[in-house]
Amino acid sequence: MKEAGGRIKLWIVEELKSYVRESKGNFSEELQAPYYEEPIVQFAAADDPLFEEYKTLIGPDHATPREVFERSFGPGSYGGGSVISVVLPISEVIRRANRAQKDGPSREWALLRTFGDEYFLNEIRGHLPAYLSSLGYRAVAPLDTDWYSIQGSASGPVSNWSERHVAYAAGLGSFSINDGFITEKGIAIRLFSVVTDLQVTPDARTAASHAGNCLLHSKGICGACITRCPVQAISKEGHDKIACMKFVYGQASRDWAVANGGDAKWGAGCGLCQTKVPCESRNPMRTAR
Ligand code: B12
Ligand code: SF4
Ligand code: SF4
Repeated sequence: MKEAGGRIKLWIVEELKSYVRESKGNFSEELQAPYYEEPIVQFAAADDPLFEEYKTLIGPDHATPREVFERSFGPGSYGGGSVISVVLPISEVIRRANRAQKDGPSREWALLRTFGDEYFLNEIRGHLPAYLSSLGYRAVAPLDTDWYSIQGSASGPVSNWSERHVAYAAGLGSFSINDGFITEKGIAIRLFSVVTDLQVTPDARTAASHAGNCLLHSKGICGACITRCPVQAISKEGHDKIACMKFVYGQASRDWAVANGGDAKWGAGCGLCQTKVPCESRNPMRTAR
């Protein structure tokens, strides 16, 4: 289906901004603060050749938008469309609390992990396809399908729909030395995406390379995230996903989640490499060029 100008694109952006602003699920009574600030929303073409390249870069199981669409709506249902990628910047109150931490995540970050990620993020990810459907378009969030999975590999867990790679395709920023995705609102973010048959003009990719927004990758300076990591999972050579995973989802993390009123299943997260760093809430390359 062809879009009437950029109108529908604007409606979608406004709908998501007001959802984040007004939803009760985005407000923590305990912290008296929202989990997330105003989102950034961008669009990739579903036929962007990058999605085919991800089958080599990530693995053959990583789905293309065509596969996503046809698994939900049947063989032959795909006739082009878009992938909508959304950045949810973590609120200042939660980031500030994590900045003060040295050995593990703050109470605020632990609450975000259960209530911001597993409750609100799931809620808004379900809202976008419903909203598109009300406009007459078919849409699906890959993370809410029965085929979505995370598999173990020698270098750590790999999913068959990587939100960061989707965000990269939609021009929302770049990866970094620690794997984290750096947007114009920084690295302390969460991401989600939806595949739809709505066709709009895709947003341009502006990052100079796949890790162009990272100061260490682009200019050989910084490395603040390396010293922030409490388990030495980051080095100039990159990110040790297994060491990170053991810390982020290990027993101590689960206990800390429960101690703060969260759910053991989701752990407390960590994100020390995403706070008290120059890329926390902005693209550090904007001022360093
Ligand atoms: C599995 C997983 C993990 C694993 C492994 C992470 C990993 N690097 O893959 C573990 C448990 C370690 C983990 C930890 C964390 N995670 Co996590 N995780 C995921 C999950 C479920 C899948 C990630 C995945 O499939 N990766 C695929 C692999 C292949 O990607 P990759 O190795 O990072 O990609 C590298 C290469 O592809 C390379 N590359 C090389 N050449 C090229 C060329 C091109 C063109 C491109 C594009 C890329 C590229 O670039 C990348 C970086 O080096 C996603 C949700 C989702 N479905 O996307 C969340 C997700 C990535 N996690 C997230 C978060 C917040 C965290 C934590 C902060 C924990 C927390 N909640 O407190 C830490 C941060 C660790 C870090 N430094 O990034 C966020 C990302 C936020 C951000 N700014 O990046 C996500 C997107 C969840 C969400 N919904 O927002 N996570
Ligand atoms: S803290 Fe510095 S080195 Fe680490 S990801 Fe951010 S910009 Fe790159
Ligand atoms: S999330 Fe924590 S453990 Fe993982 S790399 Fe970042 S600082 Fe290290």
